[in-house]
Amino acid sequence: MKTRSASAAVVAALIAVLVGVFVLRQAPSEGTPHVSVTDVYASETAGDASSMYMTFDNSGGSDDLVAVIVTGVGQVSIHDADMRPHDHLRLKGHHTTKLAPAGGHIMLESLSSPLRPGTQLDVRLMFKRSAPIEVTADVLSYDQINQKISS
Ligand SMILES: [Cu+2]
Repeated sequence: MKTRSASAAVVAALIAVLVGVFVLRQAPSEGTPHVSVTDVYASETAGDASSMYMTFDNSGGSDDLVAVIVTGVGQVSIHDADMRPHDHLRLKGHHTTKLAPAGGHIMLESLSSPLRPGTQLDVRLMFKRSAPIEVTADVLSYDQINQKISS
Protein backbone atom coordinates (compact mmCIF):
# COMPACT_ATOMS: atom_id res chain seq x y z
CA MET A 1 0.00 0.00 0.00
CA LYS A 2 2.91 2.31 0.81
CA THR A 3 4.33 1.85 -2.69
CA ARG A 4 0.95 2.47 -4.24
CA SER A 5 0.40 5.82 -2.47
CA ALA A 6 3.98 6.86 -3.34
CA SER A 7 3.32 6.22 -7.02
CA ALA A 8 0.00 8.05 -6.73
CA ALA A 9 1.93 11.04 -5.38
CA VAL A 10 4.35 10.82 -8.32
CA VAL A 11 1.43 10.71 -10.77
CA ALA A 12 -0.19 13.72 -9.06
CA ALA A 13 3.11 15.65 -9.27
CA LEU A 14 3.47 14.76 -12.95
CA ILE A 15 -0.05 15.94 -13.69
CA ALA A 16 0.67 19.21 -11.87
CA VAL A 17 3.81 19.71 -14.01
CA LEU A 18 1.95 18.90 -17.23
CA VAL A 19 -0.87 21.31 -16.38
CA GLY A 20 1.75 23.96 -15.61
CA VAL A 21 3.49 23.37 -18.95
CA PHE A 22 0.15 23.55 -20.75
CA VAL A 23 -0.73 26.87 -19.10
CA LEU A 24 2.72 28.30 -19.90
CA ARG A 25 2.32 27.33 -23.56
CA GLN A 26 -0.86 29.35 -23.86
CA ALA A 27 0.87 32.64 -24.65
CA PRO A 28 -1.61 35.38 -25.71
CA SER A 29 -0.82 35.03 -29.42
CA GLU A 30 -0.94 31.24 -29.28
CA GLY A 31 -3.86 28.95 -28.62
CA THR A 32 -5.10 26.12 -30.78
CA PRO A 33 -4.23 26.45 -34.47
CA HIS A 34 -7.10 26.39 -36.96
CA VAL A 35 -5.54 25.61 -40.31
CA SER A 36 -7.47 25.31 -43.55
CA VAL A 37 -5.87 24.61 -46.91
CA THR A 38 -7.08 25.91 -50.26
CA ASP A 39 -5.88 26.43 -53.83
CA VAL A 40 -3.82 23.23 -53.99
CA TYR A 41 -2.21 22.60 -57.38
CA ALA A 42 0.89 21.11 -58.95
CA SER A 43 2.58 21.85 -62.24
CA GLU A 44 2.84 19.34 -65.04
CA THR A 45 6.11 17.44 -64.89
CA ALA A 46 9.37 19.11 -65.88
CA GLY A 47 11.87 16.32 -66.42
CA ASP A 48 11.20 13.97 -63.54
CA ALA A 49 10.21 16.61 -60.99
CA SER A 50 7.37 19.00 -60.25
CA SER A 51 6.34 21.67 -57.76
CA MET A 52 3.15 21.83 -55.72
CA TYR A 53 1.57 24.98 -54.29
CA MET A 54 -1.16 25.77 -51.78
CA THR A 55 -2.51 28.39 -49.39
CA PHE A 56 -2.67 27.87 -45.62
CA ASP A 57 -5.16 29.97 -43.70
CA ASN A 58 -4.47 29.82 -39.98
CA SER A 59 -7.11 31.54 -37.85
CA GLY A 60 -5.64 30.25 -34.58
CA GLY A 61 -2.24 29.86 -32.91
CA SER A 62 0.93 29.05 -34.81
CA ASP A 63 1.66 25.64 -36.26
CA ASP A 64 4.26 23.98 -38.48
CA LEU A 65 3.76 21.88 -41.57
CA VAL A 66 6.20 19.04 -40.88
CA ALA A 67 5.56 16.44 -43.59
CA VAL A 68 3.74 15.99 -46.88
CA ILE A 69 2.79 12.65 -48.40
CA VAL A 70 1.68 12.47 -52.04
CA THR A 71 0.39 9.24 -53.54
CA GLY A 72 2.67 8.11 -56.38
CA VAL A 73 5.50 10.48 -55.48
CA GLY A 74 8.63 8.95 -53.97
CA GLN A 75 10.25 12.07 -52.59
CA VAL A 76 8.36 15.07 -51.26
CA SER A 77 10.14 17.99 -49.61
CA ILE A 78 9.46 21.50 -48.36
CA HIS A 79 11.54 23.97 -50.40
CA ASP A 80 12.02 27.72 -50.16
CA ALA A 81 12.20 30.00 -53.22
CA ASP A 82 15.89 29.12 -53.64
CA MET A 83 15.21 25.36 -53.77
CA ARG A 84 16.69 24.86 -50.31
CA PRO A 85 15.02 22.06 -48.33
CA HIS A 86 13.51 22.79 -44.89
CA ASP A 87 12.29 20.32 -42.28
CA HIS A 88 9.15 22.40 -41.67
CA LEU A 89 7.12 25.33 -42.93
CA ARG A 90 6.14 27.87 -40.27
CA LEU A 91 2.42 28.72 -40.26
CA LYS A 92 2.20 31.84 -38.12
CA GLY A 93 -0.93 32.32 -36.02
CA HIS A 94 -3.71 34.45 -37.51
CA HIS A 95 -1.87 34.56 -40.79
CA THR A 96 -2.18 33.31 -44.36
CA THR A 97 0.88 31.50 -45.72
CA LYS A 98 0.94 31.09 -49.46
CA LEU A 99 3.12 28.76 -51.51
CA ALA A 100 3.14 30.04 -55.09
CA PRO A 101 5.34 29.97 -58.21
CA ALA A 102 8.67 31.80 -57.73
CA GLY A 103 8.33 31.33 -53.97
CA GLY A 104 8.22 28.47 -51.51
CA HIS A 105 6.86 25.20 -52.81
CA ILE A 106 6.50 21.51 -52.13
CA MET A 107 9.08 19.72 -54.28
CA LEU A 108 7.92 16.50 -55.90
CA GLU A 109 10.63 14.09 -57.07
CA SER A 110 10.90 10.40 -57.89
CA LEU A 111 7.49 10.39 -59.54
CA SER A 112 6.05 6.99 -60.41
CA SER A 113 4.68 8.53 -63.64
CA PRO A 114 4.70 12.00 -65.25
CA LEU A 115 2.06 14.46 -64.03
CA ARG A 116 -0.45 15.28 -66.77
CA PRO A 117 -2.65 18.40 -66.74
CA GLY A 118 -6.24 17.56 -65.79
CA THR A 119 -5.26 14.82 -63.37
CA GLN A 120 -5.23 15.04 -59.58
CA LEU A 121 -2.94 14.08 -56.72
CA ASP A 122 -3.96 12.83 -53.28
CA VAL A 123 -2.07 14.80 -50.67
CA ARG A 124 -1.78 14.28 -46.92
CA LEU A 125 -0.44 17.18 -44.87
CA MET A 126 1.04 16.52 -41.43
CA PHE A 127 1.37 19.26 -38.83
CA LYS A 128 3.20 19.68 -35.56
CA ARG A 129 0.02 20.54 -33.66
CA SER A 130 -3.03 20.16 -35.89
CA ALA A 131 -4.51 16.85 -37.02
CA PRO A 132 -3.50 15.74 -40.55
CA ILE A 133 -5.40 17.29 -43.46
CA GLU A 134 -6.12 15.48 -46.71
CA VAL A 135 -6.47 17.53 -49.87
CA THR A 136 -6.54 17.03 -53.63
CA ALA A 137 -4.11 18.86 -55.90
CA ASP A 138 -5.09 19.70 -59.48
CA VAL A 139 -2.27 19.18 -61.96
CA LEU A 140 -2.11 22.30 -64.16
CA SER A 141 -0.22 23.01 -67.37
CA TYR A 142 2.39 25.78 -67.44
CA ASP A 143 -0.05 27.94 -69.42
CA GLN A 144 -2.73 27.45 -66.79
CA ILE A 145 -0.29 28.36 -64.01
CA ASN A 146 0.89 31.46 -65.87
CA GLN A 147 -2.71 32.56 -66.32
CA LYS A 148 -3.41 31.91 -62.67
CA ILE A 149 -0.51 33.98 -61.32
CA SER A 150 -1.07 36.87 -63.77
CA SER A 151 -4.77 37.22 -62.99
CU1 LIG B 1 12.34 22.94 -55.17
